[in-house]
Amino acid sequence: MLKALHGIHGDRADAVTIAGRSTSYEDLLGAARAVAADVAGAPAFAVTATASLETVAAVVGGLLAGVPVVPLPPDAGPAERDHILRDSGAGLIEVDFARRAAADPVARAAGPDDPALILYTSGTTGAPKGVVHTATALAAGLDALADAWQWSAEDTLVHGLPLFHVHGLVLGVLGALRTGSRLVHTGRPTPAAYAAAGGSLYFGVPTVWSRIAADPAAAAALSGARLLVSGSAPLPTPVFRSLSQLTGHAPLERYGMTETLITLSARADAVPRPGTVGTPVAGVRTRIAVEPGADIGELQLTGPTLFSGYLGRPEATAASYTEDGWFRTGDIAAIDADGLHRIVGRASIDMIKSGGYRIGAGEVENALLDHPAVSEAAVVGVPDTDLGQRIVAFVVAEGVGASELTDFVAAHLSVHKRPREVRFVASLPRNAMGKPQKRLLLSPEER
Ligand code: MLC
Ligand code: AMP
Repeated sequence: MLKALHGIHGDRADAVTIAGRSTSYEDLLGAARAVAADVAGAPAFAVTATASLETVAAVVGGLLAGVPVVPLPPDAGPAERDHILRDSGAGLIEVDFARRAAADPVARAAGPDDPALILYTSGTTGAPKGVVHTATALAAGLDALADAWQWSAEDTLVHGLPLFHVHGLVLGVLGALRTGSRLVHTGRPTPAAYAAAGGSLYFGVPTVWSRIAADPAAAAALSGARLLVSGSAPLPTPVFRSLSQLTGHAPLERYGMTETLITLSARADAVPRPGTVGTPVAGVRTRIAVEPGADIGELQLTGPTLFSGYLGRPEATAASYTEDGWFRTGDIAAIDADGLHRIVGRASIDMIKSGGYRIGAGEVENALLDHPAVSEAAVVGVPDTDLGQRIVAFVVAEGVGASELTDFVAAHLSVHKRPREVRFVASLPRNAMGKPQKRLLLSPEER
């Protein structure tokens, strides 16, 4: 799975740099083997996935031992952490990067169909679910991207994304270790840090690219790169155009999900068209479930990069597939005459994307309803120039202020799940079934 680590591509003292600390593959493998020896035989283990060499050693150690890794968001509040640990049955480990084991002490290596990674992600309602991926799916997903982006050991990959999601962890860490490209993780994805890193291949969510486009000096510093790649949320066309102008590179957009890995992408050998996410990557097939008379509909997928299921939730897994076995993305899309895919929006108002983070409205609503002063809550994503969408909570409450409520949510869930804005209302508009009519809460330009 991790070809580079096993010496196919050679080694260097700064093969992996994270937030200013560097390691060679040899030392990384030594630290990962020490982790593998500790976790061998466990059903799963969790690690607080800070942006650090320790997180990388933990994930590689899990792959060596054939024990699935559960990366915990470091800013998750106690309720979210407890849920993830309880639901996955994973024990939390601490990694000491200075501890090394010389040889692979593990009796059972990872089989191709064993679970390798369990990533927690929100649905429209309820608590986050564990998305299980095998090493085979991860390898298929990464090889497909290496093909689409001509990604190789010649590259230096730069990004500063969190290490507990597909983008930062699977593409941004495992992708570097599989292709053998040097990795520079900037700690945080600031324009200045991207500009200083001197990479050939850059990953960012649209919020990162929009901040870089607003900083012409930082953007100009990326002109020597080979490829700028955007994903996790729609890249606004004005950001595409500014980046193209300031860096000399039209950014490549690609599309994916925690459940599917990256399934659609623009290719390094074609000119990207703004507003499109390219064509299916190797092995993936797509179709659009179009209603009669419409040319857009739900994007559905099959292929080798799909997850093995939601951990312990066979009904939820089954419900995410059509009867004939295609995965239902919940995204509305169209395919043009050249086969280029365009993501038009989400089918559900209850799935929010803010700064590239996926947030289920129901989870935030439940956290708000746990506050004794709140009697009703409706959470929506409102268009935001920096974050794509920002979380706005409409609440019916008495004797409580907005900041107390956002702090309350932050104390239970991850920082990025707290509302940026709370709007107090006398009641929520509801339909005849009693379901909140969220769109009626928004002004016409917010809908
Ligand atoms: C955040 N802050 C708040 C707040 N939310 N303060 C008050 N109220 C709120 N509601 C705080 C933060 O803690 C931070 O504090 C400060 O405000 C700035 O926050 P921010 O505006 O969110 O900026 P930043 O932290 O820089 O975050 C922007 C970002 C981040 C783009 C860096 O959103 C990010 O890393 N996104 C990546 C998400 C991602 O990787 N998604 C991939 C999913 S996988 P302080 O004190 O810390 O400064 C996937 C598959 C695929 O989607 O296709 O890739
Ligand atoms: P996550 O599970 O966090 O990976 O979120 C997956 C969702 O992110 C998808 O269902 C899409 O709604 C959204 N997404 C990812 N990449 C793109 C993109 N390039 N354009 C539009 N939406 C995207």
